Amino acid sequence: MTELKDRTAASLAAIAAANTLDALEALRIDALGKQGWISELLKTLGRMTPEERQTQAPAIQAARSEVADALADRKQALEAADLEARLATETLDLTLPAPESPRGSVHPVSQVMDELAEIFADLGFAVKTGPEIEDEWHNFTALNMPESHPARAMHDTFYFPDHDDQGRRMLLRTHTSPVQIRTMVAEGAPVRIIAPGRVYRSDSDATHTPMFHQIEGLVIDRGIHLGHLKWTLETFLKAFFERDDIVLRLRPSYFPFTEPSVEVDVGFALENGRRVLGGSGDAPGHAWMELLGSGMVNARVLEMSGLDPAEWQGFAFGLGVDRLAMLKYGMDDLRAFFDGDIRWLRHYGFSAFDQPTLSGGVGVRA
Ligand code: FA5
Repeated sequence: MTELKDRTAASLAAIAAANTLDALEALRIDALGKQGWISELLKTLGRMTPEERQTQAPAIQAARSEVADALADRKQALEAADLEARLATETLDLTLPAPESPRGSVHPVSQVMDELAEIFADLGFAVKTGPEIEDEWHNFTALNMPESHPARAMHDTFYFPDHDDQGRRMLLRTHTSPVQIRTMVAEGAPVRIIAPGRVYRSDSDATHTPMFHQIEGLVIDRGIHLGHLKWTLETFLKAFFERDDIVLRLRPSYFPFTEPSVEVDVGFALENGRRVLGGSGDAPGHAWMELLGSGMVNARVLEMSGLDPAEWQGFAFGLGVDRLAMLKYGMDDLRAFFDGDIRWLRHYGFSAFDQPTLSGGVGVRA
């Protein structure tokens, strides 16, 4: 009997001291396994006389349940401790930086288009678009460039072999000016729009690409004059380049669809090989750079678009979006815009989540 008590006490002590589930399992096998010492004792009950069994069985059974209960309790405690430990070490650290994942960026041309749309929206201009596959009437004839007009040769045009159902030749538009015609024909006057988009010319060097982007501006109303054009362009360019010292030079020029026509230059200085806008181009160390074409809408264009020139006047302008982006963000080769080189985009592209639009208030990059 004392031997049973001692062994039970020893087992209970070992169970209480076991600090892993594996150690506890070894103790269970040692006591209650097939050849465990309690199982062996239980087997001896079968070989006893009924009297012996009566005196010994309750003690052996008691030892068995005491050990079994102790094993179950300890197992539960060890499992809870294990869980506790896992929870303590496996907590999620929300302060750690998230792993980098590849992210796209906004192309500088799209960025500049957005900026232009914002500035002109503030001035009350709506955004219009037109087809890139145009007919020659909208691209040339209605813009006062009849067939065989020498100005057509100034645009190196990509023609399609097809004609539309009115017998007009189809082409890739060479400028955004046909959107002027489409808007006046469809909506009449007054008009206050910009029209950004792709245009195509058979032309390629560091400052010319066969596909580039223009933005057209058109204002038609009563009593519009050249002063409105100059103020609009000055206000827009100061806002776009975020500089008050932008100086414009208006030069007489020629476009068949404007009369008079004005080429607009902007003054800049060369600093460390970079063009920095600001100041008069006539100042020491400064020069002028051509930015855009503009003028008062030719009366013939108004007539062809169904408007009475005695009642309506207006101005129009067209400028290269890619060139504006180059100037504002300091890129030097226009062709790189369309190479699709991801390294170039990483360098010059804009985060889609942090667009430095003007309303966002982010200034010109240094
Ligand atoms: C025109 O295309 C006229 N439609 C602009 C206009 C509109 C004048 C309304 C008057 C009234 P021009 O061919 O000069 O004009 O082109 C306008 C601008 O587009 C140029 O100042 C230049 O910034 C840009 N540009 C012209 N050709 C290319 C080219 N191949 N690659 C990149 N930019 C070009």
